[in-house]
Amino acid sequence: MKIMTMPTRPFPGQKPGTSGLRKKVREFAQPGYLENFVQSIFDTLGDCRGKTLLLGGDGRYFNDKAIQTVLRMAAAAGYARVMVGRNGILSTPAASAVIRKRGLSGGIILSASHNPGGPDADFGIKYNLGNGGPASESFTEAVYRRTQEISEYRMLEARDINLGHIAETTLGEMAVSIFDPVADYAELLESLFDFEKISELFVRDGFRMRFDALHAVTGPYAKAILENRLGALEGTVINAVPLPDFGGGHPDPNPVYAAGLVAEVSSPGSMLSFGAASDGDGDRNMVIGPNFVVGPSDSLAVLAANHSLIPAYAGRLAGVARSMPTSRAVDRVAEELGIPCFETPTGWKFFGNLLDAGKATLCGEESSGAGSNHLREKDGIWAVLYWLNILASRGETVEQIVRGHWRRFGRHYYSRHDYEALDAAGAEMLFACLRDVLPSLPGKPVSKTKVRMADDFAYLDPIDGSRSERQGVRIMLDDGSRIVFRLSGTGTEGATLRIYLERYESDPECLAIPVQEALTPLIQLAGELARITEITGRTRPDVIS
Ligand code: G16
Repeated sequence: MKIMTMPTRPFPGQKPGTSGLRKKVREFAQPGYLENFVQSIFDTLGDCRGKTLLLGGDGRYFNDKAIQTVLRMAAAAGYARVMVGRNGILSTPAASAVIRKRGLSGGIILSASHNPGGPDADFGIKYNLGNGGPASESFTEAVYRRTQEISEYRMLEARDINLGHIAETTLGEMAVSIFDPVADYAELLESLFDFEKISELFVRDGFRMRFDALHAVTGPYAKAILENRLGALEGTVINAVPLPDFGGGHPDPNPVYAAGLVAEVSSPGSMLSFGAASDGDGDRNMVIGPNFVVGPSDSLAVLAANHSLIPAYAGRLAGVARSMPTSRAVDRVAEELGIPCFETPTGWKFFGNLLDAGKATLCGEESSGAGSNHLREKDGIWAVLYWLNILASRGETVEQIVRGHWRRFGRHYYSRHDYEALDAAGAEMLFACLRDVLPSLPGKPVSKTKVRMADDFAYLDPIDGSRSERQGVRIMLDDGSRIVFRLSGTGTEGATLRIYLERYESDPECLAIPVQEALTPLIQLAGELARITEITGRTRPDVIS
């Protein structure tokens, strides 16, 4: 088999966003597009000879073709071995677990996460380092620079490999190991939680739950762990078969896209006490009880406050970390525990250094992500098991646990308003105007309070000293309320403006106000400051979460 060197030209816009490169399938499927990006990763890595690479994805449309391309290119780059999840399937957290357990040099994960799949929808690719976590900003910047100057890529002339069976095979001189994508991950999770207690909950106490895999990657993982190992009833995991188009759905675990699950758990006479869902690549989570959805920021705070119930974390919480726009509910828990709480920019990659240095043990984000030092990605099934372990230990309902948490720590009313598919130039202008007014804001009266400070968040990594600028505009009020504005780094159409609104309330009489009502003055202020309607023409957000 011979290695072919193919001439190519740079494609514009191959700049990785919050989590890798995400584009429409038709963009990725252009001849040379995927190849340029993969070659740029290999060129940035330098000498790949003798190393082992991990490869897999969330099974979305184009996953199968892309895997064969990456395999041929890895062979040409000199990798000694590539480990591929059977059928090309590997959830993002499982990829992180396998890289770490087996000491691999890194991994390529093919996923566009919670974005829809299919020929007209989205595809994505990202590189994870030897610590199992997403590549740093400096690495992805270097990859981007390489994509702008690339003139050739290399590929082994070879047949497609059958990925359907666990087997050892070769591609030219490179070994290819097709392995069970579930085993290492399931074993790791079993080492963290009290599986016996959770199993008793299902088997002895007859506890019933639903896990909606949304036809994305977590189906096989959730079935193996919840039904086969923990003894939850067969049928607990629904939509369990990964499909290239996610069954036409949107694999985003929120009350809108998992509306069927919310309705089932909340229906009168339902036997279900708990519901959960994960996203396209298995790193996000949603947890719900009957008529009660747990917000991701609250969930992080509850996980931290209950860490002493979990074998892996009891007495071992070094610190917690959250992304800047995430509500500060977890900060209050950290304060009471007397441990540090780190505030990072949006993007799981920013937690990597803190986790590696042993500074943070639990991390989480408003975007439905939570995880710990067990790996270097957020982890959907991990969060569900953490909740199950809490439910099994406390014998209370989801709602009782969260309301009890609010009574103890106060409630951070929180909501995110998204304006999607905006004209990119208009969105840039909106931010330019917003940044212009920041210096004039301190002292401005708002409802019964006033603006305390306004800035553009910059992060100085406490471990490696790197600095990340322009990570979101923050408006902080005297009463502790906050508005944060940023542009999403994961969309594939125009620009998405995200507005994060937060208000703290400790009065026990005021803990049950409808969220949007509790945030009304902040919503009005956000619209006024950013001149949203004037600049974008939009009168209301597309998604409120
Ligand atoms: C990715 C990142 C997260 C981030 C989220 C949303 O998650 O890993 O850290 O919070 O995107 O980012 P943005 O607000 O820029 O759209 P995922 O689950 O999409 O890989």
